Amino acid sequence: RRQKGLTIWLTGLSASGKSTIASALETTLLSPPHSLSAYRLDGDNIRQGLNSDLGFSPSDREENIRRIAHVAALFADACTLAITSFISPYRADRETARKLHAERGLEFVEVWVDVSVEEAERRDPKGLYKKARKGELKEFTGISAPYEEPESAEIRIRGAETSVEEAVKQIVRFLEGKGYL
Ligand code: GGZ
Repeated sequence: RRQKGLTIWLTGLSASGKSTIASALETTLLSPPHSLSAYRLDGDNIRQGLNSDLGFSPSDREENIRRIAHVAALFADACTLAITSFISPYRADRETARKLHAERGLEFVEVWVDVSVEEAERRDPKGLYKKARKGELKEFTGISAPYEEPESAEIRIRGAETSVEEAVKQIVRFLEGKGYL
């Protein structure tokens, strides 16, 4: 049995595939042969609830990520693998999340789901990029708000060329290599 959990922190643009990968990863880790306790944090269970007071200004995103990092660390402390999927566009905020884990002796694995703005915009499953281009959606990441590319991510997934299954394998291989699973 695990003595401590860890946090798998996915970062990337809207429509990069973070949530899909997080969901498939959670299923894999919950199932044999791993059979681990894992829990996914995403917009549906965080931005709709705990963080429903926050929008998308830089300071609101910072606070969003700060709270999520604390919640993830609590899960990790309770021997559950926390899998987070938020854009988390600012390097400093991701570093804050990393530091918070380190201070508690918890592992933190940053996974960059790397797709270009062009690719994300081509996908645009919710029409948000289109709205952002028209100026109907302000401060939209990749269009009118920044995404600071990771410099210290443990894992980089090339989203445009990688299937969900391959992405999960890439993460699992890394975790196994580190002896985390
Ligand atoms: C970026 C926005 C915005 C703006 C609404 N910018 O594809 P989605 O819809 O489902 O995921 C996006 C989600 C981003 O929330 P996060 O909590 O991950 O962002 S952050 O980490 O930056 O705090 C998108 C939707 O919310 N959305 N407005 N302006 N994404």
